[in-house]
Amino acid sequence: MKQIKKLLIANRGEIALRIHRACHEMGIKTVAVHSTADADAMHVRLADEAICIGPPSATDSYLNIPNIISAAEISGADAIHPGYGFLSENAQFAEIVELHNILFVGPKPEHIRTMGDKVQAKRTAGALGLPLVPGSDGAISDIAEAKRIADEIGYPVIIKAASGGGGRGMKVVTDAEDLETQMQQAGSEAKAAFGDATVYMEKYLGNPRHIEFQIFGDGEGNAIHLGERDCSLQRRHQKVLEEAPSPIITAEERERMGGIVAKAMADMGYRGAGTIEFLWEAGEFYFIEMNTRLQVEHPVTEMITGLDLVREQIRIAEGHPLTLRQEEVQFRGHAIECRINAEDPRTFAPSPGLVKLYHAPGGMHVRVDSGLYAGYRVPPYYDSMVAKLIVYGATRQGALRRLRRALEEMVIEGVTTTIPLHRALLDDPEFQEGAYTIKWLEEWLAKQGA
Ligand code: MV4
Repeated sequence: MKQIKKLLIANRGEIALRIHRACHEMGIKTVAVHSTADADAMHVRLADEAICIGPPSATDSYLNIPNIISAAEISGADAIHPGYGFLSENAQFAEIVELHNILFVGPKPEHIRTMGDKVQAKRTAGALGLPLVPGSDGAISDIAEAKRIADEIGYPVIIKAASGGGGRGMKVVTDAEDLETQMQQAGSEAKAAFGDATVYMEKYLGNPRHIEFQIFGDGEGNAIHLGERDCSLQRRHQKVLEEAPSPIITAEERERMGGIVAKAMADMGYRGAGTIEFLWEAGEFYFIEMNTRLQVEHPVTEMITGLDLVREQIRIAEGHPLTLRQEEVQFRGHAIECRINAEDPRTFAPSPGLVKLYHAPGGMHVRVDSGLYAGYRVPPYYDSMVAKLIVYGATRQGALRRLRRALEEMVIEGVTTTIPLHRALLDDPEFQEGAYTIKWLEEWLAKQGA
């Protein structure tokens, strides 16, 4: 057991703030690192210490491992939390951190590496008893093999890059005659994008939901699940709104599937926070990927379980056992998160610039995670998400009403944001019913544009 005294936050924006808050509530001092473009960022202002680690480009700052390690050494930080994105799923970074005798607030490097390779991730998940999408057992190397597998599982099939994830490098093949060209194209695109031409094949699911389970492991064979989140509302593989629980998962299904997932994580000796992603169609779950990090949408899980997930991550890194046993985890009510981006709500073009006015909504069961303030300049170099609005209600209906009220209160002037999009979405009867799949939002947006 080790007591962290000072933690370096290797990230920016709202998640850097989120981590800082958990640390200060635990009596841990924080070190912010920042690029020159983020000198005036809220995470830099709130941290106990701040160190500039490079120029605006993320490659030279938030992804600059030597500079981040130097910042940790200079400040005497005894732990590093990577947040999400950037270095959070870089196994080599996790190894380097540990080689410097600094605690990495995250999974074991070997597990980050395994899950980063989607072929290995699927094989591991299958061996642990998680249900898989039918498809190739591992990578496919030649066209004859591809043809044989596709004939066996039936068209349409989808070709995915082993090093991909997040939707990049996928090809849907509806006809046997297109298989060869599509496979070659998938391979060369994967090589160009990820430096790895390895591809694998799955049965293409036409209209699934994206449902993910939150898990925590202690690294010593114990694991729990914290239920699921429904993240089906996406545009170009960017999540727009997430909710917990999923409107279509019953308590029995949650317990059954959550149990399978937690057992799998316990058996693998997983450490820290993780998310198991499934496609769900016609009542069946199909594993697709695992994310070995804290996720943007973690607050909806916090709202319905009452647990502080960042605190839990830090305690696990310190070597504590899990705070709760599975029987002690209780799911209460419903939570919804809106991602608010500095983007044109119609074209989704980034809209960086000076925030002239900022008013965050408040009141009961309303949470805003954001580094915004009036006078802040949203830099053009990073992700366009500038705030997360999270609401809780006893029921989904109640959460929807509260979300509408909170969106009415929220004011961001100077940069255009996706707030109007969320207001319109909330007024849609199909959304209100929870009757949506991964295709729904893009179709809805097309209708809105018309
Ligand atoms: C699929 C699929 C249909 N069938 N796999 C996209 C991101 C990556 N994580 C997996 N993705 C998909 N995999 C099979 N076998 C459809 C998608 C997909 C998707 C998944 C989740 C959320 C939004 C999506 C949007 C388009 C495609």
